Amino acid sequence: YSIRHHIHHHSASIVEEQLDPFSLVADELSILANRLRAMVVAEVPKLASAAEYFFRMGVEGKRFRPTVLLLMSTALNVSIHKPPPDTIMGDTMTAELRVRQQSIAEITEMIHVASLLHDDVLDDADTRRGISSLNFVMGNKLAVLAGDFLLSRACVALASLKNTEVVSLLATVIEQLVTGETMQMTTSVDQRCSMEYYMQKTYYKTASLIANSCKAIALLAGHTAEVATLAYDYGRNLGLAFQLIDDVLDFTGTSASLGKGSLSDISHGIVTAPILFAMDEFPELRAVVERGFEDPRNVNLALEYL
Ligand code: GRG
Repeated sequence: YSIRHHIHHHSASIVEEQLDPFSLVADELSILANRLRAMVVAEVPKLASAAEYFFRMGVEGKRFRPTVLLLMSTALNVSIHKPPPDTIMGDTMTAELRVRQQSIAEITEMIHVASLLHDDVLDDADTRRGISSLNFVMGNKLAVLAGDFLLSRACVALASLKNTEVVSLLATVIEQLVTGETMQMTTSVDQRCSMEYYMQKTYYKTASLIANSCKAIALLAGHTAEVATLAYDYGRNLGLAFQLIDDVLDFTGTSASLGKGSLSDISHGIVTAPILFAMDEFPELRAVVERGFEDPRNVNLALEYL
């Protein structure tokens, strides 16, 4: 059936009917925006303007990850302290914990933006968040260096939390982002046509950051390994769902709504979930995928099945 119509119909009603989760943490998101601007100031002017590029007002993106993490903090900080939270001691501990969790939200966003900067270099993308990409404005070299710089600042902030398990979780995420991106660029036909490969790649490139940062929120709050795993699973599933929707929107969205060109995956030869689902239904589509999408005629043929 037509994924186009399905997603348009349902996403519109969900947004209209439900409470906006971003508004629940609006104050903290504006604190986060200011903290991030302060955290990415570099010594050399050229690097400074490159590093702050996507932290400027109005181009901060959706801030989906920090919003999830702040809401996760609220959910997990209820009645976990030894001194009851209504005592002065309890209040101070709760406030200190919240600042540490806000720091996870900041670190996560810095890692995310670093990956966007490098991704746009790898894809030679000229737009991002509705404006020119950093590589387009300042060139590939500075975009790579700005990404490296953001990762370094994220690592310093991470170390200052003095929690080795949390450091290890988020350092591993960086490796998994790189792994996911590599899986996406080096694929055989069998891998390109496999839903299992797609889900593994999607975990690495999108869900891992959300899953592990959610787990970090639980660990900082002193929860058991069992609760930390629940937080991880929640983030993993949410991250997978987020990327699935992102992949559908690549087919259904417009350049204005996406902040970048539409059909960018298929035009880069990347096979995403909508094509894989269509292949389930129309086995003859596999032959088109096997021929590759360098030829625009194959792109148009594949689109007819969606
Ligand atoms: C330097 C950490 C690092 C990694 C290098 C390039 C690369 C390896 C990984 C790329 C991973 C990547 C871009 C995954 C896609 C993640 C994704 C869903 C991006 C879009 O996220 P949104 O929609 O963007 O939340 P905004 O602009 O709203 O922040």
